Amino acid sequence: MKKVLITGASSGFGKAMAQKFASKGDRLIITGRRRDLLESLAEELQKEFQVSVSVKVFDVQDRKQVFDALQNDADLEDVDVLVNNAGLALGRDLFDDADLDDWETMIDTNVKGLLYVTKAVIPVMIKRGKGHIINIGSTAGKEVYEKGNIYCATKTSVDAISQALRIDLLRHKIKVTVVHPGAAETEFSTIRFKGDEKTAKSVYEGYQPLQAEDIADTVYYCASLPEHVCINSVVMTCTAQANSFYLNK
Ligand code: NDP
Ligand code: 8X3
Repeated sequence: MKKVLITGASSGFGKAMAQKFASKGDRLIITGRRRDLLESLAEELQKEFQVSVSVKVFDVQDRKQVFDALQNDADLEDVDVLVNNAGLALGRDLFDDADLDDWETMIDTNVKGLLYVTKAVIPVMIKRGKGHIINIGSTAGKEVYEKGNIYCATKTSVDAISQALRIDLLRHKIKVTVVHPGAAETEFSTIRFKGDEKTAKSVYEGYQPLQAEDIADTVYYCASLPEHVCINSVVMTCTAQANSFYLNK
């Protein structure tokens, strides 16, 4: 059974991934900032599936917190899979109207946070001569859409970073996969629209969006292939969506 470290496991995709991996008997390290949600999820999974689940609370934006939590920890020594999932969008504004603080939070979380966590975990994978890094990108990283500006830029970066990692870690036999989901109903839009539930809900009206479990199933599939097989990149949308621009609602 594998050991899987998932960032952003307190809700949405990360939580669904934790449930999926645990249901298959995998051991977990789940992370995020909301300790209460992570601890109750850990308790629920341990009870239901009799798997070991440890909780690490840190903000991926904070370099020191990330390295303090993930370095020199025996729990990390046998990590097989790292899922870099923690991330967010903040605001949906034209470039000239957008808030600089929103931009910085997205860059610090989606790009720098992913880099800190990856850099902290890579040494254990190199030491073991194996491992799998799965990054969560977005269709927003495939086509830039109006008012998506810096969110799209961060997810384009996730795509580029994933390609770079795959090349540079080739000699260490570490797999790198990037999964790019389209619209999926989670807390994502509530956070993007800063608690405006009506606007958040309207994003998913008139069609059947992806559910967190759909992304969890795909990530699990990518992580469970034989040692010699690596899915490099997956773009997945609900049937009603073709890409960032075309949604049949
Ligand atoms: P949710 O808002 O439901 O989950 C986001 C998770 O990220 C939470 O567990 C949150 O935990 C964690 N997180 C956010 N900021 C930080 C931080 N600074 N430090 C640590 N953890 C953090 O959204 P989704 O599940 O939808 O999103 C997961 C990923 O998927 C994101 O990277 C998102 O950009 C991407 N994505 C989402 C899509 C969608 O339509 N929903 C489509 C394509 C990609 P906590 O608050 O406890 O810290
Ligand atoms: C989230 C999907 O379309 O809101 O990454 O950018 S979208």
